[in-house]
Amino acid sequence: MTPTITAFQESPDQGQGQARDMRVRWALEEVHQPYGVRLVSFREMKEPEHLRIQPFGQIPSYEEGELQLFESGAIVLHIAERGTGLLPDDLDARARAITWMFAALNTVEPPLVEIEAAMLVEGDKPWYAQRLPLLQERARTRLDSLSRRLGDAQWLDGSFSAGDLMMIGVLFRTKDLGLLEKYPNLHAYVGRGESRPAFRRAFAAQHAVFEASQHA
Ligand code: GTB
Repeated sequence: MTPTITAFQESPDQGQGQARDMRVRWALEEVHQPYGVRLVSFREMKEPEHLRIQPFGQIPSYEEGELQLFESGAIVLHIAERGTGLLPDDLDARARAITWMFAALNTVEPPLVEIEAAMLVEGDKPWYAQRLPLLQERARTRLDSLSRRLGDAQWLDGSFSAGDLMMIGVLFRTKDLGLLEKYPNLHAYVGRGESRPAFRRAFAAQHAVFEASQHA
C-alpha cells in the first residue's frame, strides 16, 4: 500500500528542506518506497481531521492503510524496519543504529532547535544578545562530542543507516546557523548525506512544492 505523508502547503522555508517531512521523504527514497504527499495549510493542521492523525497539529504525519503515525523519528524507524538498506540485519548493529536515531533527536536536535526558536521569536527582546551565545555554546558542546566521535569515519557506525539519516537530517537544518563551519568532518558528513541520490530526490520533491506555490 502506498503511504501518504503530510507536508507544509506554504513551504515557509522556501523549499530549503528545513521542515521535518524532509527526513521522512529521504527515508522513503532510500528504501525506494513510492509515496503520496498531502499538503496541509497552517489552518488545516489545527483542524480535527489532521489532529486525529497528528495530535499536536504538526507535520509530518504518515498514513498507510489503517496505520496512522506521527513523529518524524517514529515514522523513519517504521520505514527503516519495513524497507531494506536503513537498518543492519545484525541485531546489535541495528540497536546501535536506532541509538543514533535517538541521539540525533533527543541529544543533538534540541539545543539546535533552541537557537532557531530564539532567533525566530526572541530576536527583538532585550535579553536576546546575552542569551544567544549561551545557546550557541550549548549546541557546540554537543557538536564537539559528535565531531570527536565521528572522527575520520564516513558514517557513525560502519555502513550508512537510519542513524546517519536522522543525524544528517538534524545537522542539515542548522546549515544557516553557521555552527558547522568549525567542524570540517561534520560538514563533510552532511555533504555525504546530501550527495546520496535518495537525499537529492527527496530534496527535489519538497522543493517542487515551493516552486509550484510560486506559479499558483
Ligand atoms: N517532534 C515532531 C517530529 O519530529 O515530527 C516535531 C514536528 C514539528 O516540529 N513540525 C513542525 C510543524 O508542524 C514542522 S518542522 N510546525 C507547525 C506547528 O507546530 O504549528 C519544524 C520547522 C518549521 C518551519 C521551518 N522553516 O520554516 O524553515 C523549519 C522547520
